[in-house]
Amino acid sequence: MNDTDTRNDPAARASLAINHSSFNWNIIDSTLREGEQFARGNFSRDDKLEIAKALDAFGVEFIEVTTPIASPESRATAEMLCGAGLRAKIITHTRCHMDDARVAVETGVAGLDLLFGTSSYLREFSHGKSIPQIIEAAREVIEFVKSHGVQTRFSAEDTFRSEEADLLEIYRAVDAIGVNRVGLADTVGVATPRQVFTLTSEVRRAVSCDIEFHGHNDTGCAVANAYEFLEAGGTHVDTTILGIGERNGITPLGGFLARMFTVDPEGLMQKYRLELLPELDNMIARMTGLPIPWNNYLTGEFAYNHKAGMHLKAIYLNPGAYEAIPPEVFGVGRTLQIGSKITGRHAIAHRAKELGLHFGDDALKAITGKIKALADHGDLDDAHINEILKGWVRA
Ligand code: HCA
Ligand code: CU
Repeated sequence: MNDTDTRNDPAARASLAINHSSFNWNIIDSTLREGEQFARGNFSRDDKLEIAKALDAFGVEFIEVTTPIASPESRATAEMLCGAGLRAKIITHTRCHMDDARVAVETGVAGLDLLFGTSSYLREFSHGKSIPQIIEAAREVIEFVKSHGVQTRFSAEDTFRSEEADLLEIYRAVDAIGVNRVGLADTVGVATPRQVFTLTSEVRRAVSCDIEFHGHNDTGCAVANAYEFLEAGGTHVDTTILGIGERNGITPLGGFLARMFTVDPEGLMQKYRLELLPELDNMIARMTGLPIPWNNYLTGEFAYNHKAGMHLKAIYLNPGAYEAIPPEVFGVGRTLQIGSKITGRHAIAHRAKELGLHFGDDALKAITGKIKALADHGDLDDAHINEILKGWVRA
């Protein structure tokens, strides 16, 4: 155990914080594993190839697929993707069990994301193993997988409801055995950002291998938790497109990218083809038969909708006034909604100018007043506003 507790010590927190622009983290996209655990996630083989190719073109470093022992198609998928000539590494999620590991290495994957339950719930009600027994079982599997030249990650399921001393003991042991990564899994989405920062810092000091984070979104913290994880020295973040997964899902790729863009825009643009995000989100919306949520990060219908007169006025002068992230970077546009009761003169003048019309201050005030009064009974569409402006000239 480490003797410094960083929880309430801002100086210690700051000293652990990482400079993102010089820090190398990777995305492990789990749309083809966690995403298959989503209520509407049942992809055909063609769908899976399309998803993998799209993620590869986008630039994610790892693509995680369902354990090949789940079903004949799952095994076929792993084999197909390994032979698809993708740049991203194909890894398979696998129970930390020899039966599963043997099949997984046969598929030709680059790595196995091994999972074992360490919380008292799972130890008591699931597999019934003690910590030393978990370590011994892990040793056999990790050494077997390594002997085949395949990477391994060992993750403790339900990490944030496991005892910290147990976790550190297991992580140290598997690090010494030679895993490439240890994983922190917020299986039920209860961790707070501060808890993630603190535990990741502890694990960072305890092991020399890379560290992965997998965070569920039950309490709306999945993006913030992934961010705090990186701040504390984590290296690999699990995402899925649109955040699909068990229950309400995990860290969404788009939301995570939005968060990271505000910290290190240049680094993010170099790493990934950000303008492809809408294609990814639309693809999963199509395959799951669900619309992209209206308030989705970056690609939601209203993610870049500007409505209030004060906002509109500033947006014409400099969009950065009310946009943290330029929409064009992520291949989306903005909407200026000028036909509402909260519109303003500048917005109306701007529209008039687009139509080649120019009004004096008094006329503009009167036209804006008319539009506001009409909009009190329902927003006006563009055609209606244009008609009012042109009609004013004729009158
Ligand atoms: C699950 C498993 C998992 C695994 C995460 C990981 C989780 O509950 O089905 O391998 O790191 O959330 O714990 O998705
Ligand atoms: Cu999960």
